[in-house]
Amino acid sequence: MDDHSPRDDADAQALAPTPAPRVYETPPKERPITDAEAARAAQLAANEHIKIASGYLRGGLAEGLLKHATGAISEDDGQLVKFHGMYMQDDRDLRPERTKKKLDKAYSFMIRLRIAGGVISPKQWLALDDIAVTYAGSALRATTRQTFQYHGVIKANLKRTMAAIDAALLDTIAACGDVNRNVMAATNPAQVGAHKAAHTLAKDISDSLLPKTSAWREIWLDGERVVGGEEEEVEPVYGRTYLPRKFKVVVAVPPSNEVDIFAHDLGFIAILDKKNQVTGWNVTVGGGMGMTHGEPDTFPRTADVMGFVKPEDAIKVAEAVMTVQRDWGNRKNRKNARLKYTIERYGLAAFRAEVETRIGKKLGEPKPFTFTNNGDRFGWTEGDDGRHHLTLYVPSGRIKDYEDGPQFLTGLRKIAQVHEGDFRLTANQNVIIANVPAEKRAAIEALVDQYGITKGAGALRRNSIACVALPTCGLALAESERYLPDLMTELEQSLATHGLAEEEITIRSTGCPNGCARPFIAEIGLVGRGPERYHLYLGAAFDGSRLSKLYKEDVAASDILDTLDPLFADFARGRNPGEHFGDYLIRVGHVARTINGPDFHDRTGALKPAGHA
Ligand code: SRM
Ligand code: SF4
Repeated sequence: MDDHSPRDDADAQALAPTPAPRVYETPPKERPITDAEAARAAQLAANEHIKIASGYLRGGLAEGLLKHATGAISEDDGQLVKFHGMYMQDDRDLRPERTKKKLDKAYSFMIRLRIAGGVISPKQWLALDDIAVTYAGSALRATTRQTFQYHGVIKANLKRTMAAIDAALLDTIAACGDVNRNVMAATNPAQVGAHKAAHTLAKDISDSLLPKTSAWREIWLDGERVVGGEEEEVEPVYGRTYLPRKFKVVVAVPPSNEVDIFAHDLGFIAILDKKNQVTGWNVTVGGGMGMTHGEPDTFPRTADVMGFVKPEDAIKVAEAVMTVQRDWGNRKNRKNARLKYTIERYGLAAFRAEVETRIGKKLGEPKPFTFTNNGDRFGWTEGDDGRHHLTLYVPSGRIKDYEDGPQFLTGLRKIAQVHEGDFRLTANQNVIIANVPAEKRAAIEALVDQYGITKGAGALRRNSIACVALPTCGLALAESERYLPDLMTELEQSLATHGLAEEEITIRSTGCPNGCARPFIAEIGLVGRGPERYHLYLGAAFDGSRLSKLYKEDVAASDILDTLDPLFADFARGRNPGEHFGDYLIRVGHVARTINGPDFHDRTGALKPAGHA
């Protein structure tokens, strides 16, 4: 663990009672879900039945698309279509009015692309822009996982949209569903060699863990049906039940933890030599954010550093970690199915031993590394190859033309028309105009200025993320993207009053506890509880390595400023030089330190065995 991680802080460790030895369950010897066991499916979660019956993700999708009487698809197909990178949604702003008029919901689809490492060419940018204008309300949404989403695509336009995505040499396969999702990589403009290695690894993992079924091509592009044969032939890695739950992989390059490696199922941390070349990767496992209010068996968890691999073994390790989770993960209860719970159940040592068995060698011991932050670096940076990179601040990743505000969509289209490098999406919903030759810098800068595009923002905003939430997200309990900007305006005034205007503090909000903006590793985390009500979490580490804790529950939106203002005042008075807000709140006892997931709901600060090495 890095030096900056307060989890390793010696003082805190000294105060902590010695945890009792943890008793783990014995790992299963065999893969629990095979064809032969499908008969026992009655005990499995409903989604397992849907997968088994789907014929490798086909279900009734092709027929459902032809039913013109409704803008919806069936409930089961709604689960399956996620594996194709899509969610059926409805406009929740319109729900009350439509219910009153006894109308069906205003159905449409969210489509999520798969862009490993978040890199696209200017030509692809222009194609995606064109799709946005034609089918998706003239907006693109950069996500917290380095890709784009479209909202509001109606059923009648789905196939046309997918064909246009395919024509741009992109796809949406496995962007959602119980599979390996879009693989993220550090954007890291300044360290060119390391970025290349991280991006290549992300792409290779993405390719190697991609579902092999031809259902996507067949359904969306009218491709020829490849008849399903034996399970091993169609999906040699996944089998017909795929994974118990979603699986997320990231690749980080210290000192930046911009990809928030501790929030992901599997991560690779670049270990660099003095020339910034990658000598191998530390492997992290078992991170995740999602939980359910009032259900203490569900919790966010920061990943453990499991070991070290040489570059040539990294893909094998990724496959092994995913297949152990495939075989050991909980298929009966989706709320306890992520890898983080598998590791809590069987222990890191047993998990690592099984991974080592599957790769046929021992992992090395983790090498030292240091993370300094989990945000983006804004403005221009020059890479060590002399190319220039401009990171733009895109509020909540929403790329559109704002009325009386920045013209993100038009401006970036104009830039894509002249740009010769590439674009990179960041894990914090921002966009990098990357690989600009020195002589083109002024032209890009002029377009950025002409269209009012923001190159940066105040310190709090620079370190903020809000999830989508209302009106499209079906799970939102409260506003997020439409609320956080106004709250930040208030908080910025309060911070300025206390002389903290330039203080880097991470703030993230989500409309529900699923954690799509990774709020539990932000120094200030707001998590929707109900309309205009939020749980307030505090005390995470600035580098994203430690979870926060519930500070105040069910706070009315109108009371958040009054709750935080005295803490800012106290911080301004009592902080040590260079001390971060989250660390300070713990040091002076405003909030208890969270050691890891199982300790997350314990507000007394008494430490329970964390169950990780
Ligand atoms: Fe997420 C579900 C949006 C990143 C944890 N997420 C959803 C859905 C699809 C709602 C649904 O199931 O009906 C949201 C669609 C909203 C909409 O209208 O677009 C949604 N998640 C997002 C995005 C777009 C948030 C954003 O504002 O950028 C992010 C898209 C990422 C991508 O490109 O793939 C997004 N989601 C995340 C992250 C962050 C990350 O991965 O780094 C997390 C927390 C990390 C993790 O997975 O633990 C996250 N999303 C969830 C969960 C809880 C999973 C869990 O283990 O409990 C759900 C609900 C579920 O899976 O049942 C969810
Ligand atoms: Fe929706 Fe909740 Fe994710 Fe926000 S955190 S996008 S409200 S699922």
